[in-house]
Amino acid sequence: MAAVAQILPRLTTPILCYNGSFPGPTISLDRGTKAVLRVRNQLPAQHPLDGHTLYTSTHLHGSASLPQYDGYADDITNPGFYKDYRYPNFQHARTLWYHDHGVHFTALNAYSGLAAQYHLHDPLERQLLPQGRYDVALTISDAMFAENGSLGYDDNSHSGLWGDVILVNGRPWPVMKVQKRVYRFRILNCCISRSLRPTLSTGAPLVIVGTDGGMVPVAQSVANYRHAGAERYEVLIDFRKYATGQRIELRNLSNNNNVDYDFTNKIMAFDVTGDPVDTTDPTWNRIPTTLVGSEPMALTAAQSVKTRRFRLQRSNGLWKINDASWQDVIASGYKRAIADPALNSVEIWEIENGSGGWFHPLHIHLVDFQILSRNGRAAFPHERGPKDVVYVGEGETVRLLMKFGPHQGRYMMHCHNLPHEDHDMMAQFRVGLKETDPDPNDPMVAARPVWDDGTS
Ligand SMILES: [Cu+2]
Repeated sequence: MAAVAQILPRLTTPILCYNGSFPGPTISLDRGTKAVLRVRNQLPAQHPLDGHTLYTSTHLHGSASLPQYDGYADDITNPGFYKDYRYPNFQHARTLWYHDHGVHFTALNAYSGLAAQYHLHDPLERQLLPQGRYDVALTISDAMFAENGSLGYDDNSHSGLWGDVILVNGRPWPVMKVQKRVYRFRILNCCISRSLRPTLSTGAPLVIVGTDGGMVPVAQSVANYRHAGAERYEVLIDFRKYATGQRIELRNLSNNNNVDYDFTNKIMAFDVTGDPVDTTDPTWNRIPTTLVGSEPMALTAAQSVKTRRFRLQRSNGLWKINDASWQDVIASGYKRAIADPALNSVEIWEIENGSGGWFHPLHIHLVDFQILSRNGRAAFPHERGPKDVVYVGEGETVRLLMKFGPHQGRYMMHCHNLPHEDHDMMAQFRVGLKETDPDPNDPMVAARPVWDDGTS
């Protein structure tokens, strides 16, 4: 729907959003609870900024959903229709998020506000990590504003949008009151292009306990870390040692190939209070070192049956993967696949960004992967957990190890710099099927949107 947000002092900002706010409602569920999300497209017919038709496709990022519920870019729901998305929720506890994935307009639609977090809990995670008000979702985005308060949009010829205002949960540079205890932050970089390098003003460590696909096997203390769009990191911050009234800033050191402005070096701040701490909660002072293993992190390179290589590059003004774009997939009647792993097979995918000037956060749908190596060396400490987005910086090559399942069918892989994705750095792979096989989970056929007459 369209709504008006109060982001700036004295001005209002028209946005597009789920249920009236940006970010949209956080959905919180226990592992094993199947869910149906009905997305009713009550958006205006056209986007107010560029007039494109406001169809939507909704992707639950981090969920191994069937292809017809995965937000396939061309499986669009037009204004006036709804679609029921069925989510299996069988995976380990993790931080997911849902956002628009409509073909060619994902960047502008997500930027306009179509994004929100989704949390999956399980008993081990509930035992080990802070819960409730100490389990805090931080959705970080950037924006640029016109004088009248409306959102500006300039993606620099599809290379990216870098806003000069940092928003956390839709508010610029907020301040949060915290008690003298350990907090868990689920940090989602929701910027459509900008990457972040969070760090604390006190020099204290950020303790990484979770990555895109859930808990890391071993916690990692870092002074700062590189965080691209769509990546999720779960971070513990220990406020026990600070004085009442002390302010601690979460700052942004930035990375190569971003465009930075005067105040994009700040994210938010924490004010420490003297409020009594509930020390009967065992997570109040716990900084776990060993957490839990997971299937993707237990895989070994020796299990791989195939190594595939993918080059990320720009040619003739289009962003491409192995010299192909999503336009080629469309032109093939959605048949063309860049890879065809067998069901439950383990493969190594090597992703190379040879060109200078850009970084590409590459997202592979369906799977969680392990980063085997980065430029021939170990993965960075913060990314030693199950992942579904990998930061492929300028001149970098990463090797990823993953198992393809549990579903068969066609899934997307794409850059999560969303202007790159829209123009047109997206491909698809086909799991467990040959091109000529019948596909009961054909994302363009198997679950169609329905005209919304308002009665259900
Ligand atoms: Cu890219």
